[in-house]
Amino acid sequence: MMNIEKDRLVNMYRTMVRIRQFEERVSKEFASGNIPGFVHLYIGEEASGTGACAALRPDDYITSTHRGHGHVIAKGGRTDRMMAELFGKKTGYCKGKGGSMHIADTDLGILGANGIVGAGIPLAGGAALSARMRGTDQVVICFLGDGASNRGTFHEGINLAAVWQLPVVYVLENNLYAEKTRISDTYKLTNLSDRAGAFGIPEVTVDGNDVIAVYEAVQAAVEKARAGEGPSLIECKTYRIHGHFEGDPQTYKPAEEVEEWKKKDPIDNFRKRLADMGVLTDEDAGAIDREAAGEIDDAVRFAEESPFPAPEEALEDVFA
Ligand SMILES: Cc1ncc(C[n+]2csc(CCOP(=O)(O)OP(=O)(O)O)c2C)c(N)n1
Repeated sequence: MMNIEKDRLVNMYRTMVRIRQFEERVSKEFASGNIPGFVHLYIGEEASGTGACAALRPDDYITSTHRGHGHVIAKGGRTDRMMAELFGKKTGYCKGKGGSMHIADTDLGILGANGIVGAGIPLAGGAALSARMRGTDQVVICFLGDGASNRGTFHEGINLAAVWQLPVVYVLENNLYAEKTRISDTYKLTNLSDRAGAFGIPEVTVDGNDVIAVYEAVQAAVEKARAGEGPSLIECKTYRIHGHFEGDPQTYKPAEEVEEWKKKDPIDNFRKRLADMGVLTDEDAGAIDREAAGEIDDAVRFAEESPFPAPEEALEDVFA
């Protein structure tokens, strides 16, 4: 951690705060009926998306999941356009027609959130193959959940990427649940990264609530991938504090478990660590909080003031 520049550490902290505040506001706006459809929040998991994307260059790619707002913010996406998309407005990332699970910004290498669990895995392989064929040294991070790693796309996609030595880093965000199903009901493994051995690629498990641990592990894997040494699988052990989707009462989670993980809050703990290191004062942290709050207020205002798409545009931009 001592080798990481101060600016990078503070930027990672700022990104996590922006994600948290975006998500908390989405929770409120959803409860007020301002956001149609489904939203799956990333609260509690901010360190994995932030640490992973901090290891990328702007021209690298990510593929995301149904829980993708944090990935988008960490890769440099705009909170106003994302909020407008959630509100179903014309100024949103998909002109208001896609919603939370279809946020993409190809200019930033964000190849899309995805409502189909595990569908980002083959897409990441395709993007990596394209980079190889175009002769660039771009890398792809493929975010996936513990549930996704029991799908066929995981085995087929990672196997082919391993055989072809494609530049993909699979970041498996293990938040202990797939919807309401605990991983112990669907796995015999303790570390889900163990599966990487079957594909002949490096397996790493890190504390997914420790942004530095995630950053260091992903950075090493990105370097290998960029050097033509193929894919890696990094499991980030983390926890989602909110329900699977907003409105889920989470009756399937033991209360003590939630309390235990709240104590491991990735943002609180990182703030304390940075304070101990003399990198972030209380004043700095307060300024970051206020700046993020202002950004999210602006994003909501932008969303509220934007028009809905016209009904006659409903079938435009529909590809399938
Ligand atoms: C192919 C497919 N099967 C089932 C679903 C329904 N579904 C949506 S999210 C989800 C759980 C995914 O769990 P995980 O991959 O661990 O991600 P998390 O929600 O924990 O972030 C399921 C089963 C779906 N969207 N797509």
